[in-house]
Amino acid sequence: VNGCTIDLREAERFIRLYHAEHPSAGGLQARLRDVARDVARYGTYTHTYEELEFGARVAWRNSNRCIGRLYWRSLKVRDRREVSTAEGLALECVAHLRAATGSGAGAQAPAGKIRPTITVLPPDTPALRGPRILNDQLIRYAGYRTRDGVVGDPANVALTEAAQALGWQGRGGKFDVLPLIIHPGRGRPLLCNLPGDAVLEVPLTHPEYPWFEELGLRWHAVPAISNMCLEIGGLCYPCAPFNGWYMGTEIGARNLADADRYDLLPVVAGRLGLDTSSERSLWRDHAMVELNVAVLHSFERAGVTMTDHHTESRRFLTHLEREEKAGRVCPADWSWIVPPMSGSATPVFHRYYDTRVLTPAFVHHD
Ligand code: HEM
Ligand code: NRG
Repeated sequence: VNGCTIDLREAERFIRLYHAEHPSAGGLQARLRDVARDVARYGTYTHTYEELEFGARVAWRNSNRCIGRLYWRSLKVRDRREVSTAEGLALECVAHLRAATGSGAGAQAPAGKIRPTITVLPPDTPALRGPRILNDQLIRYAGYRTRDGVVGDPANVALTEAAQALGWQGRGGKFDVLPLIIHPGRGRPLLCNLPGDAVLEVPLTHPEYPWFEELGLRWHAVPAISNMCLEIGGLCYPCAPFNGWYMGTEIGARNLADADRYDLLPVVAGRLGLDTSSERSLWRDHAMVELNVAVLHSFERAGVTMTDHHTESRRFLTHLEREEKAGRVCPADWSWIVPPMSGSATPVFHRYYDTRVLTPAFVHHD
């Protein structure tokens, strides 16, 4: 971080990993020598594009909490290390969303065919901290504190109030997209409103219950985490937003269902006419299933990529097998891998995982 030089041993370990997995690249000794010289001289070094691409993909491969890792080799890496201003960063976030969603001018895919993508901005250097995004995802819904409780997403109340303190005015709705709050390496934070065409959203309907549409629910198509550092070979990229596609349960069993999020199970159970006077009617479970049916149905209908927890669990076990065949361990965190509903009905529930922590990695910093 600021003022720190990077750890040469970390750099060497990464360069060796890159060459071990790319035997045809050649030139290991020369590269090690150059990196050691740069670290001695400048306290840091610069990844080649190939190293950066590999490092980002392996950081995904090493994400113990991620069930979607089967596709780690397909991550599209946008190298934007030359972008130096908060304005430039904001434009890159918008371009990232357009590219990842398959929309916008010059799109190479129809809107909704989501492509796993990461945009890498400048790393921290001994002289300068890289820019950061305060939002935990590029697309977040505002949460407004009111006398009758929170309107919108309670998870984002603090972020909403930070945006308001910087002059943003929301419309007070349940699904208002927040602006990005960008912290440049130095200077004042910048607010950036996301243009509508960069934010694909899916209105939620149910295949059997016409009343579901009246609830006025929606969710955005792309989950793009923007507050994790990408660590590669001792270097820290504090701004490297990445996305894949959603697994239905993230929305239907957590974002819309958690009591401290949109808290919709009682609402859905009421509309279904379930007996909510006793827990033993399992009205919560029933409502959760219908909510998840609606999420999967609506994304499918809108042509937006989404996976379900049964399919993704099987794919994850395929991934584990492939990694073992390649002679690697694939560490995983059971408590994150097992889906938040019907856990034991998925194969990932019925086993344990190696829990070691590998780098390159995505890490949460304060
Ligand atoms: C976490 C699925 C792509 C890195 C997760 C979680 C799910 C998931 C379900 C748990 C989230 C939660 O419980 O809140 C998927 C699917 C993908 C995908 C279906 C489709 C391609 C990616 C990509 C990356 C990534 C492209 C990085 C390049 C991570 C990380 C976490 C995570 C770092 C942990 C986040 C945290 O600590 O908050 N993923 N993922 N995933 N995923 Fe993936
Ligand atoms: N549960 C969060 C998103 C976390 C990451 N999930 C992914 N990541 N699918 C939510 O917004 O519900 N991804 O990169 O695809």
